[in-house]
Amino acid sequence: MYIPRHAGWTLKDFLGSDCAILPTIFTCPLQAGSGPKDILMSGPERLRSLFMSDFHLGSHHCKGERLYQFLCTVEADTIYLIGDIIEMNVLTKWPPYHSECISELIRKALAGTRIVYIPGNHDAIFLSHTGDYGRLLIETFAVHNSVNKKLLLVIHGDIIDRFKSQWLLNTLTWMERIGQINLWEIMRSYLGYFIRHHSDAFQGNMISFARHRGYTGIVCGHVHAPKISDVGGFIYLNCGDWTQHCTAISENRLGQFQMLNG
Ligand SMILES: [Mn+2]
Repeated sequence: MYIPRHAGWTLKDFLGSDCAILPTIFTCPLQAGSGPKDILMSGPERLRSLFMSDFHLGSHHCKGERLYQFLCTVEADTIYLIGDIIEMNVLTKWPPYHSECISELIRKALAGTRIVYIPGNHDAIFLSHTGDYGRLLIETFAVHNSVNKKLLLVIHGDIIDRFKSQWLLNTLTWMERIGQINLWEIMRSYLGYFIRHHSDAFQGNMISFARHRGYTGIVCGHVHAPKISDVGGFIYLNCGDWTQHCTAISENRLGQFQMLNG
């Protein structure tokens, strides 16, 4: 189980020896016979690109089994993992199927898929491992040239979230660790209006952030609000999440974007 970079480079090098999830990732056996491989055998359309974000692997909020089954049914030339893939804030144990999700991504990489991983605020530890590892590229952001000539900025989105102040993040992280809770999910449950308002404001901020820098579209995650929209010719794509919506965005050979549900 490795993704070659230069001779001898392994995924373990990428994750780092101090990473708490390592023992379970590398020792948890794959659970066979769950069915998704049957779908794979029927020959799925190979997508040009697949955009996904906010798995929050390691958190019990992540719908790991649905994610694994979805991953087994799609193939793409490039898979963008746009942040909050691993939940580093509330990581205590490694739930079932979460290892399988990583294994399936590694299998795809070994089979020729290019994986572009852009860490978010919940897995920011991987920002210290940016680089080109062959089939795996870890970057703070990426630029995607779409079939229909759009220049898309691919970025998690926390960078322009107005709630990014460090003291607030530190406080929330501390509360999540102490209470073993996911505050974002709690807020989502009880503060629907606030979340919608925040998502709309986030979209506006993201669009102006990217437009100002010469992009004609943006792909992001972060606010767990899946969306495909065309705002005056500017493409806004939000991948959604795998804690609630179970969504991903595909780009086919014709350049069409589609929201996929897992
Ligand atoms: Mn985030």
